[in-house]
Amino acid sequence: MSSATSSPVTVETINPKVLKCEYAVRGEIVTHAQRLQQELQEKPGSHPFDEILYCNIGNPQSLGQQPITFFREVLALCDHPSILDREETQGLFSLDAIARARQILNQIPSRATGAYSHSQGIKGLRDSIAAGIATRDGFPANADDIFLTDGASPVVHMMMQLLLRSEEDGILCPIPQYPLYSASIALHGGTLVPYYLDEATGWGLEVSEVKKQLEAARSKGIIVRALVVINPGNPTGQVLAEDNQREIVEFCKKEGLVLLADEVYQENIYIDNKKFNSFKKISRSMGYGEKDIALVSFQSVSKGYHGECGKRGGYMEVTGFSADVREQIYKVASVNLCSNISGQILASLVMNPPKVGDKSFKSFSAEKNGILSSLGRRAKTLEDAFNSLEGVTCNKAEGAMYLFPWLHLPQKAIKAAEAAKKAPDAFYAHRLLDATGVVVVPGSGFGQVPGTWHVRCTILPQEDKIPAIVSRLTAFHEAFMDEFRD
Ligand code: DCS
Repeated sequence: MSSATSSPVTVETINPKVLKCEYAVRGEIVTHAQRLQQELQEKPGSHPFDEILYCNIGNPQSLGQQPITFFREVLALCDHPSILDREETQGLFSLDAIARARQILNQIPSRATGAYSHSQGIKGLRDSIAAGIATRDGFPANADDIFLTDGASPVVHMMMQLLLRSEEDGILCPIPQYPLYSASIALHGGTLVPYYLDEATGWGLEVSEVKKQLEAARSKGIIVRALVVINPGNPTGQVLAEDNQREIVEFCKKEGLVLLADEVYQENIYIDNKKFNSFKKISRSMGYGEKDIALVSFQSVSKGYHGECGKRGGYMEVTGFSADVREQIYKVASVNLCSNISGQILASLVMNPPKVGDKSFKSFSAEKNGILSSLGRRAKTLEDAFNSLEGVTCNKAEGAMYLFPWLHLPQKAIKAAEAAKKAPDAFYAHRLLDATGVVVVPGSGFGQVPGTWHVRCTILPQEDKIPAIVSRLTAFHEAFMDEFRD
């Protein structure tokens, strides 16, 4: 091995955009947690807790959530089709899973899940995704508008790569935001134009604020290309009201902005008086078609009730772009050849789950509703727990998978953080981890109004773990406040 000094690559000589890019969800706090986990393994009893609880990342199955049986049955059968015709298979797999696997395999050229596919994804799977979107929205969708990818992350990069020509190109992003956006804008050399969500109104998205930020950016010479909206919100958990969505569509149309609609949490809604509406449905219901608004919707198999993060499936639906731009998007997709086939199959299943009358429908619905109602209970319990802490206020998680409580920290704690060369929220998160084993992400990784401090905590630990988390969190917070109260 060559010594580090003779390496032709140093941090000074790598692409500065890579250095600029940050991703807090797997940042320093997680590295510290992994160190503690190793210490616990090597020396049980070395810390005041016996396990690390990873509340930093929306990775449901890593915390014990079970996969949806129907989806896994279809995947297994597609990947090992020789068992489809065996008699015992009928006893082991549900009949509609067997039928669905046959149907999917017939859509795959040579029935080969180990072959590259069309660069947008297998046409038959895109057809069924388009049919699923049409059923969801009540407006038609076209398979040619669908690009299947390895999760939603690569398509976000693809759109940034397409839109950002130089630092003068800007993308309006919510603050707080999911750091994939800030990271991909940095990597592709553009400028993030922030608009602030209003914490006082449950993380409301005020179009007047977006307009103000757009004008401020334009006055600095920034060419704003697109508006990112995350609905339901990450890390903020709000679900947009229909009226609000209409205003956003109108705004993008008027200002000539591409609407990048991150809709990966479309199944994760926990309150009765709100429902998910796709921006495509809203814009079509306003009478706007392809010619009126450029709209990209992101969906993923990682979220929802299925949480299949490791399978890496997702898609974008691209509407309102000219044929020659579409060709360029296709060209970039083709450089990657294709996304993985299991992820493609899962994306088609997520958009076309078992329906009333299908053999698996009852068991599928029981699994789905069980997971979603449990997530709703966990969201509420954790929200109440945060709100009961001194100096902490926490908006409801109406949807998605996170709480983003505001920590009104005493001056003494802020001074102690300064002395420790940490942001106050990072200081709090480190102390919490060292005392309880609970990993949360400091709010600074998502962006927040300067001078306010937050942490993001997922609602994903299994229900039987929640009481212990609440009591450990409460005890930690009381001790923290006792130590630092002004
Ligand atoms: N968009 C949003 C809003 C997300 O929260 C995530 C993942 C993605 C896109 C990309 O996911 P996939 O690439 O897996 O489809 N959420 C991250 C998070 O905040 N915690 O876990 C991952």
